[in-house]
Amino acid sequence: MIIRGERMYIFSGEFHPFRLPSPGLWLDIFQKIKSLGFNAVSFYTYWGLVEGEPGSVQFDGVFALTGFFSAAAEAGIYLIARPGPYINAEVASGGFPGWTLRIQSPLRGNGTDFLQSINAYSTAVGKLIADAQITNGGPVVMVQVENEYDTWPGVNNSDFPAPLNRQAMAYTQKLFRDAGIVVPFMHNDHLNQGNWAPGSGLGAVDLYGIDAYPLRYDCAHPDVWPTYRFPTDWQKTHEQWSPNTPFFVAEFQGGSATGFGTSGQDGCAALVNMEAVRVLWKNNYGFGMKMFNVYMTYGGTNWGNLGYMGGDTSYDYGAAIKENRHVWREKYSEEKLQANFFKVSPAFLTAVAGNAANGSTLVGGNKDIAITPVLGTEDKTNFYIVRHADFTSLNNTQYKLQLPTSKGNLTIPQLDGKLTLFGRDSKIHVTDYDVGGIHMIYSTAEIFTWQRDRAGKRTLVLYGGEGEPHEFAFDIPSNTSVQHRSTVKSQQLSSLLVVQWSVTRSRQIVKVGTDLEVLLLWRNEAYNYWVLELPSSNPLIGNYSSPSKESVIIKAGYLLRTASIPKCSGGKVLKLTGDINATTDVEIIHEPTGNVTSLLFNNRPQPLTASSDGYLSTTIHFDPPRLDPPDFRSLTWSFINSLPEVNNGYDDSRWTASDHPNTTNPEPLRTPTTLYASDYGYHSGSLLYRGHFTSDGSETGIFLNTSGGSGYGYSVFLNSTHLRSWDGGPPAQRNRSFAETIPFPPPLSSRPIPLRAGEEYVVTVLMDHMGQDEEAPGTDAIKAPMGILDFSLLSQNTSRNKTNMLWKMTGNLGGEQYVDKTRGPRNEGALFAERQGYHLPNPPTTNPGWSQRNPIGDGVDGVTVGLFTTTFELNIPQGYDVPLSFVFHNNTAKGRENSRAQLFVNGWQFGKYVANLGPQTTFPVPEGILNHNGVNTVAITLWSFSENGAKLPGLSLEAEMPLLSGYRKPDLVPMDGWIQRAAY
Ligand code: IPT
Repeated sequence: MIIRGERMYIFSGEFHPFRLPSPGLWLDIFQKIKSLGFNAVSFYTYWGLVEGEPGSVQFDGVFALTGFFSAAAEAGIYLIARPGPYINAEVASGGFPGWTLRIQSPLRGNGTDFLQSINAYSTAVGKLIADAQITNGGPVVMVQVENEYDTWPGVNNSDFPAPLNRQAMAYTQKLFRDAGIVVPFMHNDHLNQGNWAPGSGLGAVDLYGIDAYPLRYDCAHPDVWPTYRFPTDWQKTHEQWSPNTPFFVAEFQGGSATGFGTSGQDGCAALVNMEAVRVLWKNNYGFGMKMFNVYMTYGGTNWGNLGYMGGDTSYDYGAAIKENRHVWREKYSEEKLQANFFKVSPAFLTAVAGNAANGSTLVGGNKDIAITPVLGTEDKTNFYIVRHADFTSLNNTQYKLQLPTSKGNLTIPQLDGKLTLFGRDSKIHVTDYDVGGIHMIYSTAEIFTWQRDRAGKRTLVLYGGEGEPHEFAFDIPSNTSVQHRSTVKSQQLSSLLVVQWSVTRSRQIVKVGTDLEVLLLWRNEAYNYWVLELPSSNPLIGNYSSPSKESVIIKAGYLLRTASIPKCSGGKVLKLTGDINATTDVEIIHEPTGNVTSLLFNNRPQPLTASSDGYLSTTIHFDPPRLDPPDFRSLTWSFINSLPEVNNGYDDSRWTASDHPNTTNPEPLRTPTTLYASDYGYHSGSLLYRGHFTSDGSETGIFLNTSGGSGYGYSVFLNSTHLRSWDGGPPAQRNRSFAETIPFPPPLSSRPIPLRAGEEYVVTVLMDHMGQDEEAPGTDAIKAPMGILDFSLLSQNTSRNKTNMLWKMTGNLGGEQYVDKTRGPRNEGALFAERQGYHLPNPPTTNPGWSQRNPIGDGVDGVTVGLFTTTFELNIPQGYDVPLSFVFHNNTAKGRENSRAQLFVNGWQFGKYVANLGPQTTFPVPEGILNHNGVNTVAITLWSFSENGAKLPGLSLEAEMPLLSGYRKPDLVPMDGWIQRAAY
């Protein structure tokens, strides 16, 4: 891809603004991605969060994109916009608003009703993206229309009864073009089949890309690398589908996600760890990949019910940047090593991939090694990607290289011994590589970076695993001085200076003449090195990446964000921003001007002295901040019953009557009127139904078939008597729907049962709603209804089984006319306390009905729901970035706790906790949602499934590793408090 006339490797990380609804932190993520050496971010936008009410598109507040665009520009990150309308992304309905589920014709199809439904959103988001295009001075360089729109009705899957969807694709593209989008359109093909490749017909795009998730999703067995999706022929398929565009992996597995009742997120991180980055990314380069996007690079949070039923609140994804915004050192650094290499290796951009071969002569016939050449065209540089023939191998394998070079065929190492490839590792060896005008004949050690200063000195940074033997060679006059310690061997072999060493934990340096300094690093030591671009004097480029920019190389610690050498200081001051988690030595390994004499770190002057290797250096002291987390057990909490619906005389007259005799849903009705929640505008959080009937004296129970999505549960009452609660556990664990007959209890003197003929009764069903499923390719399954699918009163009078019950329902207050415009259409569910707005700051806790009760010590009695709310103050010292998480203590000794809780922080739902299914117990809440320097409101809804009641075994606010940080402190998001609602 060529940007402003410069050929660039697109290295992009996926990051969704809607999963970090604290806009003041977007710059932090962009900077952390930029410091990886990436130059781009790919992002989805989520239609369902901005058009909850049909026709009213609201890109405001935390949903506004303008702040996202300006933060990207400030960090110098190009953007790949992926506005859908369908996005998948593990979000409810794959991003579609709930109301689209009522559309008659197949979603993503060619029906007029569907196509018209996307108009308002596509036009609005298209206009916002168009304004932010590079052609208008903004960061957006590419746009993806739709998502993986390929194994789709009418595209490949002709047996689905839908018209040809090429027209739907073309229609959507036209909406975006009409909104002013002029940058290239791209596609991410799910199955690498050439769908929508340039020239393939109506709806074809400019840039053909593929998706790939080779390690799949079995986070319960993270050590098992599946082999059935390991790619071996992508250079051939790309040549076949799109020979005239760069090979583009538009989504590559950067982790994986989990849901309720699974083994948890940590396994996903372990599955797609730094070893996966080493082996699988390098395999991609072996196909000559020149555009790359890693899904996810920062995952974030499924706050406010935005996720689909298969996921829990965390969308950490095992990504390089964790949900709490910490960098995951090993994985993040591995990505940083690779991205920086390609930044300084322009020869790769015109190199052509050959075929991988096991036991090739290039590795002396060693059958345990696979080697893939990627051969230079415009430059003579060749790249050789080496991995184990069995890419899952845990063995250490020895090999020699036999490579053609400008100095003839060389057997490498030339001096002693063999090279070593450790288990689950892969290497990029280079030949005839240009180090800023100095010709390197080969290097077996991998290149992190090289830079050239204005006086012509090159600094080359090489790295390898501990104990690995490595060798490089330069074509250099034999009288050149060569200096190094005795642990390094050097030898002149005819015109070649050959240097060999074994990687040690401590740095070794080789000085060749006056123009070249080579640093030999242990990989884990290289993790501490940062290559930061200096801002361009060309204002059009500014902080964006450009091959013509100068950079500094700094050895530091946890994170460096930015570097500049402002002219106003006479060019003497290097300004760095970054984060430390411990007292950290900083060394200026390379700065291009030769003028720097002083250093500012996060705007504080740091004394510089020369280190033993001669670099200007300093020590930055770290003092851990004093933190004073609240003790939730001893705070005073206000409490209100949140299930008054089962009280005698509860008035549901203003609830929605579930009286539509028909549905547009493909799921055929089994009830006299539809009870599908989406038919009445309720799409998230939880659902409440009240079924009224007049008894004929013979009813003995009720059959209920409900659907709430994987991990849902329900509680059923007859008048105020609890009949049955199903907690989502066995026997139907994680079922998306469940059917059972629930008997009415035998008579008790205190209860109004057995039922008396002629009297009115009400069955109340409170059920959880875990988020609509994503689309299943080739079907309209996304519309699978939530709510009551079927019911039947068991009575002797069979003709009355269904007909004599009249149902009313509610979900979030107002349904699609949702009340909380600040937090969007999905933040609230059907619970009484949510409908009243009691989860918000400043609830009316002195009103009747409220009492003092603690969720930890007291909890709730019997099967019911309670809302607990309190406030606490935080005062995190200035200058520190301290990620905070709410942690539910899981009392495993007590066995399964039959309860579920929602966590609201300043009104924002940041946790859905299912005690008996888990696995998630730690809920990070970003600063901005949490006020780190002031008062916060925390509210908890606690739903007990047990007659014994429920309490939280414990709840704490825990600080993750504190950082003395160069981040910009985020503004608080809007935190509208409680106001009296016309609630019902
Ligand atoms: C791919 C989707 O495009 C993306 O939105 C997300 O859902 C991802 O999967 C999984 O996390 S689709 C997959 C079939 C490659």
